[in-house]
Parts: sequence; C-alpha cells; structure tokens
Amino acid sequence: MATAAPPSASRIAVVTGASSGIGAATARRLAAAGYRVVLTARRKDRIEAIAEEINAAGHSAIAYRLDVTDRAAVDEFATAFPAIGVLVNNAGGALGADPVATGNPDDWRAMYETNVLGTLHLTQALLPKLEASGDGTVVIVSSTAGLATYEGGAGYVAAKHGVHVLAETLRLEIVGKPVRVVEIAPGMVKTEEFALNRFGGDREKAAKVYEGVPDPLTADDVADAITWAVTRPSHVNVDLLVVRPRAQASNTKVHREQR
Ligand code: 8X3
Repeated sequence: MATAAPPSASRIAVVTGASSGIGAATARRLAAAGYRVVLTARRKDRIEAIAEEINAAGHSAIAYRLDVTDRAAVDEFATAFPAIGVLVNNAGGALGADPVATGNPDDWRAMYETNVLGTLHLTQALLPKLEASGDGTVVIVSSTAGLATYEGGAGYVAAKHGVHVLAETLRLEIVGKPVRVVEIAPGMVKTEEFALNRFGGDREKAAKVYEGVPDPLTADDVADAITWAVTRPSHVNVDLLVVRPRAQASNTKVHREQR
C-alpha cells in the first residue's frame, strides 16, 4: 500500500475486522459519509471485494491484510500513515459458551488475544497518528457482554470487560488531547458469522441464539450507531452507547416468539 497522503488526514478511517458483519457494514457507512476507508482483516479476498464495491459506488476504500494479534504487522501497517482520523477497533469475537467449570483455556486465551490485545495493538500503534490529525476518534466496539455477565459467557464476558476497561482508562489518560474515545456496546446482533464462529461452525447451535427473537439487530444497525457517534461535532464525545434490539431487555432477558 502506498503511503497515504489525502487532502485531510482526519478523513481517513481504519476499520479492523472489516471482512464481514459489523466491520464490513461500518466500512460501507463511513465511506458513504465521506471517509477514505482502510479495511483490514485477515481474509484479504473479502476486504478487497468490499473495497472494490465501495469504490464502484463512487466512494473511497482500500484493503490491507492485517492480523490484529500480530504486533509487528500492526506496527508496520501504522507506518503507512502520517495521520489518520478514525480507528474503529471492531475485530474480535466469541469462542464457546461453556460454563466456567469446563471452559477451554485455549478459547479464553484466544478471545483475550483478539478482543483485548488486538484492540491494544491497533490503539497503541495508531494513537500518535490520530493525535497528529488534530481531530481523532478511537471507536471501540465492545459488547453488552463487557458490562454484565451471563451463564456460559464468562470467557467472552471477561475479554469484553477487558475491552471496556481499556476504553474507560484510555479516555481518562488522554483527556486534553484532540482524540475522542467512543465505546459502542452492541447486544444481540444477528450477523452471518458471530454465533457460527462461537459454536465452531455448528449451524444448529448458532441458529438457536436468535430463535424466535422478532428482530435482532443487524450489522448495519450497529454501523449506523458507530457512524452517528463518529460524525458528531469534534467536541462531542459519545462515551458509551449501548445498543440492543427492542426484544432484548438485558443479556439474559430476551423476548422470543413461538413459531
Ligand atoms: C454479543 C452479545 O450476548 O452474544 O457481543 O454476548 S452476546
């Protein structure tokens, strides 16, 4: 990728986990809002296809293959930019829904790596670039799992609490700098991959998560919320936005209709 030198650095938006779901939808929305979007994910073919689609629609996007857990790769990625305006830390996800008593430590470790350390890597590497833009925004896509627990969720809940703490602490530490820290905490979002990945590709188990729920959120609903927060005037910091479907009152209270 050539060194980016756009008219305004604050109009560059980096989105991680942009190959599907909330990340892909956010890339599309931010591009439509006038940002030059850099889509990153491990699956290069997917982000290239989405970038192509965005460009074909008359907006601006490029794809950059990146594994957020690979710190050296993240640092190299950061050198491509003198400054950027928006970083959307979206990469992450859940593995397993086992009780604490039988949960797989490897799943817990992997979730910490992607959700927490992935966010840490990108944020550390790009913070100077966000500051250099004179008007930066770090978006952290956490989860309602970062705010309260539920049975079978501990590994993911612990990782998302880590992400939430990162957001809260960073906001305290950089106050006074021209960088906002925005946390978006989605509840039940039906995407093509979240539940499927969680249950190791088991379609039946994945479908059960949304069974009977009238209208779970879509990836685009969350992308809309992210884009709204990012496009507020610079002095307005949306600290934490919890977004759930109407049918979900809490992590454990979900309205399901009989079919
Ligand atoms: C997704 C929400 O309820 O699956 O981050 O933990 S939940």
